[in-house]
Amino acid sequence: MAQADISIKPTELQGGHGHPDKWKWYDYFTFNVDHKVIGIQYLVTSFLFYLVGGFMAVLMRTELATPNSDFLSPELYNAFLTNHGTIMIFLWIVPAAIGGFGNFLIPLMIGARDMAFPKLNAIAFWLNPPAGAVLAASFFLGGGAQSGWTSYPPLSEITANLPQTLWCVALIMVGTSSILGSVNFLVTIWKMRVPSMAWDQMPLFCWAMVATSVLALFATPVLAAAMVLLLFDINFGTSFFKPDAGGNVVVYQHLFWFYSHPAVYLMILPIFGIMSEVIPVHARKPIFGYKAIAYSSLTICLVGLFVWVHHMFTSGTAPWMRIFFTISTLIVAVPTGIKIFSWVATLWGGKIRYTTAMLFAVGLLSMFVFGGLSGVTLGAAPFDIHVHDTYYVVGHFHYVLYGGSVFGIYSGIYHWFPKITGRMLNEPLGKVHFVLTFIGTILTFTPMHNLGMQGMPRRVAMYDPQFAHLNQLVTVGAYILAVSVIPFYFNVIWSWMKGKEAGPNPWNAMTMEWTTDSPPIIENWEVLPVLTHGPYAYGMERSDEVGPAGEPLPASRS
Ligand code: HEM
Ligand SMILES: [Cu+2]
Repeated sequence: MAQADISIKPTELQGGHGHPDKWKWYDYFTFNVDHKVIGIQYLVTSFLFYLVGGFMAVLMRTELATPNSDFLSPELYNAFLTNHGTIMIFLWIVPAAIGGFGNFLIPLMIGARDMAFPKLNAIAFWLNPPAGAVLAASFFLGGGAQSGWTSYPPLSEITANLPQTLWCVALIMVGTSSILGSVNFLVTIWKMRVPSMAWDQMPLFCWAMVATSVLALFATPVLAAAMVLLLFDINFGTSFFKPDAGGNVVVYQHLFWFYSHPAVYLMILPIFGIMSEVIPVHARKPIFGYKAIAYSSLTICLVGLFVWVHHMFTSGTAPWMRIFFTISTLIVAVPTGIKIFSWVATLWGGKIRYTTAMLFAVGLLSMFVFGGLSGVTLGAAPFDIHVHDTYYVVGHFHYVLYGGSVFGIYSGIYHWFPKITGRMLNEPLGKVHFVLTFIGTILTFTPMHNLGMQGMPRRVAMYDPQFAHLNQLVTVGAYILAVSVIPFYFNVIWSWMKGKEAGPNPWNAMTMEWTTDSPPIIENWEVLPVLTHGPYAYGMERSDEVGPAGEPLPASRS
């Protein structure tokens, strides 16, 4: 296959600024088309939004420390609830995991100089900060959207209209961003690998991004459609979701969950990709089951599109449909289990280095097994009907989102920070961060399951006093999580300026991004690299002759 022509120099696209081989700090605040700059822009903004969303969580938990509504007004509680969920999903995990890691790593991992469509890439990023500004504006123009991150009608059509409209606009913007980004990832991975790299010699992170992008392309337009229809109902007198005028509220739920169920895989597949890179490097072993991991990403992507109704078991879903969607939901556990099995088998007998990146990866495994199991319980319609809209659900999805996505993003940051910045993060501080996060996550989200089983409803600012003790425990956990980010943000800022120089390959890793300078020069390489060994050929004699999972490398494909 011919190498796609990417000979346009970023310097030319910048209007002849004439940068030699390094960007200046102010370049990061401009419409820059270098994939590495865009990756860093995504990461830094998403980490800022993470603080905002986290701050809202802390305010909510402070309110919930006591049964009465004595800290926030109920309206304000609803607004924080809605925007916490929205920000955490759409402005934190998705942009960090997909936009940040995807943009920074993909071209480097496949030996390309940039993404296929650099300008489109920059546009995709620059839709995000305005979306955040629109959400912020919704707070000042009418107190913020209040109907939850799902914004089901009729509630969303009878609460304050202006903030709800702004909320829809913000989601359309981030949705558009994610569609543009996905097209770019797919074309880049398809067309721009170094000529010597066959599909099955690609790092698993790239496979994960293929699955993620396909999923985003199928699902996101449906979300955008739901947002447009909702916006029309609220502002222009249509009645798509107004039962008294011939509309149907359940249609909204179908549209919303047709996107938002797959969205959980959008968030977790890139993280799985990060796991598949971090674990072999720090366990010094070839990944176990390369193909099984690659194909299970695609299977998750496919099956994930057929399970959305498990969010609607209580919305009058016909019994036969409940059976179908229970079964399809439980089937997703199989490819996920295959991945977990492969990572554990990779760890087995490895020379494990307990770096912070590795600690977060192993922490993720334990959290994800727990969150995955509670997910399986919820996938079964009878149990789901019992605990629907209780704190059991809140406990489950935070185990997956905090214990899965957040741990994975942290693990990736500790692993690739040296590549991104050229400096090492401080390891002892990283371990403090890990311990606080691990304890905080367990303390915050485990008791929620008990609360839910006992019947505490979600999305309330006030609750029955019998739930007070467990709620205090949860709030203490949330404060620990709030404190846990301090060593991390401090570490990042301090190490970025003063950390130990990293050199090109501090972990002795074998994927291609580690063959260039840290941070990589503009356009990534002086001379494009040639593939000499698979991405995970650790601990093998003559590792230059083995493929991804340790087998001999087939003759180059060109
Ligand atoms: C310090 C960590 C966190 C705490 C203490 C926390 C706390 C909360 C609380 C109290 C709720 C309201 C639950 C309800 O009444 O239904 C909530 C909802 C939610 N949280 Fe978190 N959260 C944290 C982190 C995260 C993260 C990292 C994510 C995602 C990446 C996330 C996503 C959500 C979502 C999607 C909702 C649902 C919002 C809705 O029902 O509209 N949270 N969280
Ligand atoms: Cu789901």
